[in-house]
Amino acid sequence: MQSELRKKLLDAFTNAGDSYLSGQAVAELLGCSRTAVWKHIEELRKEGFQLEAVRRKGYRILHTPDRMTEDEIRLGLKTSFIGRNIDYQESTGSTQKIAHQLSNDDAPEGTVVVAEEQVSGRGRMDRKWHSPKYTGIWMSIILRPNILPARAPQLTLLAAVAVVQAMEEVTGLVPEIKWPNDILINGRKVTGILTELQAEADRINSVIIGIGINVNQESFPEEIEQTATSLLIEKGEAVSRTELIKSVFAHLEKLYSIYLENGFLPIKLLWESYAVSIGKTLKARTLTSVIEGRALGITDDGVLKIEDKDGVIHQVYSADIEL
Ligand code: BT5
Repeated sequence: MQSELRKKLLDAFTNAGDSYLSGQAVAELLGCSRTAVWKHIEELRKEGFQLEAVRRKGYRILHTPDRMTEDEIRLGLKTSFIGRNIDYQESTGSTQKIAHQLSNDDAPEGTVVVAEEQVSGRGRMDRKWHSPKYTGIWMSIILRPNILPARAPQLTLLAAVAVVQAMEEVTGLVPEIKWPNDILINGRKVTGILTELQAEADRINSVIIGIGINVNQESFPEEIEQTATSLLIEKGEAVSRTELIKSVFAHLEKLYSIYLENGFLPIKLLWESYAVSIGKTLKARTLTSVIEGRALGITDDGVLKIEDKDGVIHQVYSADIEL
């Protein structure tokens, strides 16, 4: 975790935008010596930040290393709590596992575990999630909403909307959502979301939202070659992971506050506007059966409604969807 001084320095650079920050002004702002400022600047350089130092003007950040470190994420971050506390891992098993531990240790709401690589990343039902180094966003976000546990699946849908909005903003691509947790571009999966709960019967301790976004992979292993894609493949050029993660945080924080104030309806409407499955004929494989029919929409609880050929309406809580 960062020192308070470093956090303040990055906030000062954020507020300065493209202007220079003079060493003297920063020292005064942070209430430390100019040597301490210089020391922190040198540390940022070691992390791969390119800083320009101009006599009588001060410092300016020219280039960031596109690593998902707390420093890099903090620079330019527009949120008040999501992503303000980052647990950065160069390599780990799964960010979900660490987030569960941090949540038990009372980590504040909005804490995010980010990894450059996961060696045993997982999807739903313990399926494998391919998470190679430096190419994607592999993260778990801790939220602590005061809602009944049964409403938690709504947060998966909310997170999907946030990711889609961020992707549109940063890349200009137009992704679609496949119920409940896949984000697709041109029919291929670019993001998966896994929501897990720490809850008692009537109270949520935390919701841990795991998000895996394929950003700069050039290719995929054979098992998912036909079904997966990345933003680089779709856009034809590399995309800044740090810009994207900050945008996800900003959209997520905004949607989450709308949700807490106004309930699920506004989120549902947004979600439906991005959904591919609605109105289409599809197959839903649940653990116990296969339901075939037309997707009518989702309920206020985020449950998928499917009408089969006999006109019977099924409510699907969890399934894999084949379009
Ligand atoms: C998901 O599961 O889509 C949820 C994935 C959540 C991953 C994040 S990364 C950060 C956090 N830490 C974790 O350990 N997990 C979360 P599901 O709907 O079950 O889809 C899994 C299936 O997607 C696999 O069986 C593969 O077929 C396919 N798959 C695996 N890796 C992929 C990738 N990188 N891109 C696209 N598809 C992939």
